Amino acid sequence: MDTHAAPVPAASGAAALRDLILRKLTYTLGKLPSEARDRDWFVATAMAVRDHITERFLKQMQETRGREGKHVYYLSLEFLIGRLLRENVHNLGMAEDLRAALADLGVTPDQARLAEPDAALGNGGLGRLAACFLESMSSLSIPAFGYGIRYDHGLFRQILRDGWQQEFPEDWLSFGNPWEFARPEIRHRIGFGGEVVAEARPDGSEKLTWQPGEWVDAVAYDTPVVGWRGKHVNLLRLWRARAPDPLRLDAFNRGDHVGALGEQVRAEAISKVLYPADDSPAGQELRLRQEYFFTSAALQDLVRRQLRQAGTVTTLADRASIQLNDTHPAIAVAELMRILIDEHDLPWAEAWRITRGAISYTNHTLLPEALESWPVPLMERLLPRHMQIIYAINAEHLDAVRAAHPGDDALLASVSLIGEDHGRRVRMGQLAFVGSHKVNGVSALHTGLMRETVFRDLHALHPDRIVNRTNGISFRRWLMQCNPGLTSLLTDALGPTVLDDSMRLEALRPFADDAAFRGRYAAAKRANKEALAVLVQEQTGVRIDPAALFDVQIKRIHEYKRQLLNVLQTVALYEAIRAQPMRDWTPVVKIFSGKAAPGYHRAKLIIKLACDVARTVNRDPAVRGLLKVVFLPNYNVTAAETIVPAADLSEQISTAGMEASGTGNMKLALNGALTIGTLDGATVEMADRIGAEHMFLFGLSASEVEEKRAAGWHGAQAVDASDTLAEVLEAIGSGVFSPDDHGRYRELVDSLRGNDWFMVAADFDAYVAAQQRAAALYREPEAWRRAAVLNTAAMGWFSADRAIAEYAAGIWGVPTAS
Ligand code: 26W
Repeated sequence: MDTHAAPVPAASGAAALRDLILRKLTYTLGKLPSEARDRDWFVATAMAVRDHITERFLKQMQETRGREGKHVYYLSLEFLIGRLLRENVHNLGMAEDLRAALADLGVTPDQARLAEPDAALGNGGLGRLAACFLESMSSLSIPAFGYGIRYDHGLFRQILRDGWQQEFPEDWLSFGNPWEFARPEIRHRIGFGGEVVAEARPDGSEKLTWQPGEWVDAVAYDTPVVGWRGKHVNLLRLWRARAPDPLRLDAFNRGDHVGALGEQVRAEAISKVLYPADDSPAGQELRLRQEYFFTSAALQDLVRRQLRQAGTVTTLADRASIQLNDTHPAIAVAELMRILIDEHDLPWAEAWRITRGAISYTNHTLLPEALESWPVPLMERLLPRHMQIIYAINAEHLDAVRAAHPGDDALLASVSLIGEDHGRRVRMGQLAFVGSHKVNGVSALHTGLMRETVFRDLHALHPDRIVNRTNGISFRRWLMQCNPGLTSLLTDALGPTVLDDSMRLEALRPFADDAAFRGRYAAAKRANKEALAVLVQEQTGVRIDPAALFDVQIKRIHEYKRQLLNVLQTVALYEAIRAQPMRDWTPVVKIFSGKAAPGYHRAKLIIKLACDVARTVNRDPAVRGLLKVVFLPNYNVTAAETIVPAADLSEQISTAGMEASGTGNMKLALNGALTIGTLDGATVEMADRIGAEHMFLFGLSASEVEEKRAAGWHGAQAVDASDTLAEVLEAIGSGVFSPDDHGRYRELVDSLRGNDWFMVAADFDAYVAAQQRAAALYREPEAWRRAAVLNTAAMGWFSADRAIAEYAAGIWGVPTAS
């Protein structure tokens, strides 16, 4: 057989596609078309589409074999992918063929599309960024692998029972996953525990080797990621944990049927479930096992590829860029050192040069409670060899600091990889910093704060290491696929090149002054709002008027994101309308959606408050037609794809200095929502490009927040100065919205009168005033639409393609295709 033969092409065209889908349905699923459910049509269609992707992938492999350039390895504990059918079909340019093929089979594209489960292998912004970045790397033809964990269960399903969040397991794999290839032959052995043994080398030096006490296998599952216009395909390789010896037959034969499976249960727990905590360290041993598991599997995998292609590890840093998505894979620094030194006998200095040359690290949060650190005793027990290596890295690092700054013990304590504050702990941020050639923040403001706060002293020692890479979003998913109405308007106005170069959106500016264009733009928005109104009615039973101002806050529920501020303003508006029902009010629909970490009591209480307020408001005839409040349950990528195109007003109201970047802010503005927000994260850079006059900015700046906290701010000062705030807090605190439990919100209200850490009371009046500006502008539809068009026009820079091109040029040193 000719082993160099090209892969068998998947025939193209609608008729061939129809036949292919039918063959998948018949021979892979074993179903007759007459029996097929929507789910079956989805699986058969996805498999047919996958064939097309695979064909391209194999061709690409054949073409580049022996000439593989530098690869990017994006290590992330989270990939918040959502659905893939529409993305893959769109990127392959197969949408029309597929529509025709399915129509021939009596199926609508939506029937197949809506049956796809939402792959939620992530919590929020960090995980979704990883998914957008993978798509961009493929679109820019950068050879890359995403590495992560194939969780059996992704982020929990949120149900609101009487307004209280309840979590239910999510089961995205229950009907199989047609996108992935199981690769049982790609398997790496991951060790835990055990001991380090020393033996003398012939030259008298000591060789240390780790002898783990426990082994777990990492098995690869590959999902191809096809870039825009099908140019390039990369792989997302997710690892599943398996026991090397799943059934202990000796135990089984002794009659210990449960004990025989114990090892399997313990091993496979590692890839069972995504940790649902966002911005707070889990602290459990299982989390550390997850982190080491996928990091080690990824490094073993890429070192093996290096050896296959280059025959030596010494050129690894020239052929591999390893990007750490936050500190979750930071153990990579020690693991790569262990592999190079213990397994490939490299001298320390050379191993360190390679490690630092290959690795770089992205920080996504400054919240102190989210900075990972692991107790030294736990590390010593689970990863004894790594702990030795970390001590050695630290010794060398501190020696250099001592030499440059003799006698400065405070400095040593601050930059040490081992913290002594709450018992001895390994600080993963410091480890990642020291082991990287570049460390980046995700917005200009956040990067500046990194330099001034958490990494202040390390930054002074290494002033060139921290760089900024402002986040970006996939315009394919967050404009072209989720908002086809607006997209066709844009291509009509600007030509099809806008689909390939997002900066072409700049040319839209003059259209803001074109009344006919504004009319079409408003019609597209209106259609999207009607679609959202249908979803809201289905999910909550509440009818909303698409003509009203849709005021949207969609993101994880967290105190620093200040959903509470939004709820307080909602109550203020409610009371104002009741007091003066005949005034000329702007009809508003307040839309909230987001999940709280299961153990985050305060966040769950805020959801309950939003729901209590919604119930009271929605059944009060006094505000009928003027105010509606909805909390859409189970926010996920799929829900966002309907909400984002329909929003008029985008809530980006975090306490300044606390939101590292935000990416929902970008998605909403791109789709023509005006932003009401603080000068935080990437919203600052959005204002630079959009113009603050086309947004509703308000509130304390990051430095003002800092000053107020330092001066011992108390919210009571703001409450005393604002009748509106006092009335709102009185109503909430006294049980107006919780007649079944008058005291429910006491603690919440007290915290605002107390230290008001998140400056909710401090920013309240300014926020209410900004809301009034927004409501007033909405009453001038032409002016509102003009501002919306200018928002879309200014957002081109926030494409993930721009962000990835910046990583490629300044951090990875890899060429991009365009
Ligand atoms: C250790 C527990 C834990 C889990 C997740 C700590 C921290 C995290 C993430 C870093 C939280 C996160 O998702 N951060 C978000 O990252 C986005 C992408 O850069 C930013 O846009 C958001 O502002 C930031 O909150």
